Amino acid sequence: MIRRDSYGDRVELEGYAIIPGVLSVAEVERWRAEVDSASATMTDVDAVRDRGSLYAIRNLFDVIPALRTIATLPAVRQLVEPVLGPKALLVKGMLFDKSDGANWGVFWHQDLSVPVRIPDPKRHPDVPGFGPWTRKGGVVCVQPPVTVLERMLAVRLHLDPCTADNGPLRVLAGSHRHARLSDAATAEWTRTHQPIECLCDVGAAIVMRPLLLHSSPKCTVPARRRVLHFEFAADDLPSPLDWHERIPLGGGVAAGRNG
Ligand SMILES: O=C(O)CCC(=O)C(=O)O
Repeated sequence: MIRRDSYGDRVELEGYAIIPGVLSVAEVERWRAEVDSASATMTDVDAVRDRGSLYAIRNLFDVIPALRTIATLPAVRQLVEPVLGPKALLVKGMLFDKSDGANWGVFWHQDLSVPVRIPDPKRHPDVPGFGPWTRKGGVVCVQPPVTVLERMLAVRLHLDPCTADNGPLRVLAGSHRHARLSDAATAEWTRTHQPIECLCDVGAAIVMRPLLLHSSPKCTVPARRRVLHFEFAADDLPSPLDWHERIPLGGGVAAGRNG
């Protein structure tokens, strides 16, 4: 019987949790400044734009290398370790930005694709269970087997308050325990389950299993909503694959396992 009273059990059962006060005021201010200055100056490779306005930054560690230190923050480790264990790796960073200019939304989906390194970026290796392959912002991405996704966790750090009006993340609790969902199964979940709006204050974290069905409405009252979205994995990938980023929890050497 899973107990509901501990953080790790709650994430296991519901697929998400909202934790206030993970970033201090000073940290929020620092990362807001870094994100805004990067957004103003970055090249188009990692920028995702909506009619000219930036709404996401991919490959965030290439754009803001200092963000690798997120893996060393005790408050972040405390969210990751109970779920993935002490050997977890930070493997992906993104910024999601909603604003007056970029008021976007996304339909119900699971996060199925992960960024990887492969020996020859022009030829995808044949690894059982991995595929299809894509390329996002110059980085090779692949859908891994569900067993990999089941041992991952997203930590979303909020640089602005997230209200019912500025396009909060919505989740269907428990949907992550049903592996990869077909379009029909997703439609059934959305018909039969009540979505939960993940509202939180600035500095809060929302942790989420990537297989949790989630969506995001447009702002009804446009207000800035910057979220640093990080993904952690419990394990290495099978050779010759490696994570595109592999930053150990607690910091340390960020070199790839294969190189
Ligand atoms: O930030 C959001 O509201 C949605 C993000 C999203 O769709 C995702 O993480 O896949």
